[in-house]
Amino acid sequence: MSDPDSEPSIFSLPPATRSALIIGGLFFVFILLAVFGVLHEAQRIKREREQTKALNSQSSSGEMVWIPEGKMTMGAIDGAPDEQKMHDVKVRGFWMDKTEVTNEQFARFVKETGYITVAERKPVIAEGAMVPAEQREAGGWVFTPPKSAEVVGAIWRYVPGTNWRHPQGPDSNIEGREKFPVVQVCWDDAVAFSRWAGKRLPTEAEWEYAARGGAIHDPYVWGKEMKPGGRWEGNIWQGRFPLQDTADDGFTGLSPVGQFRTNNYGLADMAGNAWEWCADWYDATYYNRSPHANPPGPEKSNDPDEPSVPKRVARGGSYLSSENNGAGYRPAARRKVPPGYASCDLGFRCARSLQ
Ligand SMILES: [Ca+2]
Repeated sequence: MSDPDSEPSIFSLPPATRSALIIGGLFFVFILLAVFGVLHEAQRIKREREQTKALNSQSSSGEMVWIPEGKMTMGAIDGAPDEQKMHDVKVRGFWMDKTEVTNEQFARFVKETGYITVAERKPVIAEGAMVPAEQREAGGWVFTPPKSAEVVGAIWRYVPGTNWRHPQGPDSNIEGREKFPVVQVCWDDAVAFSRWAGKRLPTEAEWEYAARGGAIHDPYVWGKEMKPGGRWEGNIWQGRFPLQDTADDGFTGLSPVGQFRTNNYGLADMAGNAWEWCADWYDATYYNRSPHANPPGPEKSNDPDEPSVPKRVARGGSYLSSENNGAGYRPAARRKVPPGYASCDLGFRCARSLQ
């Protein structure tokens, strides 16, 4: 056994060594304190950022959810020709409205700004253009189901006096429909609302990424099956379109937002209810050349079926979407719409970048 008294202590060391040890010790303590300080500061910044996120997400213009950064395979091999070029896309994190923008939220915007939507303004029509008389008046498009299989005429009618306050024609209104998605809004209206709310429209890639909810290869926003457990997961059309909607999902026409289960990211109604405007121009061939990371959308519209009419993208399908009517509720489904088009099944939701 050793005698503790015989062990060397710091006081028995030569003065120079002792000083070196003390300075070294102090230096070590200093480094420890500095590391602790940096970690503490990092924690504080993280906490502050999370608080800001939480505050941002509670905007009066709609609750938002955080969509984390990630990758997806965009498109669908068994979809329409403009979806079939499947390609990997990386998307940075962003905020997305939990639901479609509602009548109540849009009304607040109109009240605060005095904004007049496109459908409420008399259309500007080029001289000599062949436009039916009713389309020279302010109005919007209304779905009109045929009375019988024998009398199948035009199911879409342009109705003067139709706008977001009168979405099914001048005799309709939005009383009691505060929580329903606003419709009869054109692309410019959606952009104007977004700016007022300090938000923006999602890009087409952001929209599809958010809709897929991390399940990147599933054909539906809720998973692999059309009706998991025999239950409908969104407000779409059941039965033979356009003759009969059996409303097995509980709703004929629009429903209030958020009536169905949210997807994995916490987003409601990413399939069905109302179509949603995206920021992008529509380009049938964009998937062939779009950048891998955060595709911003093409610089101009390209619809080979109607090259002279510029179009934007809408996503998500509506209460009119069915298997025999384009199945627009699939996360890969793309719709091309002239930006000045207002209809009873087309609304929007907003996104926001992390500042
Ligand atoms: Ca329905």
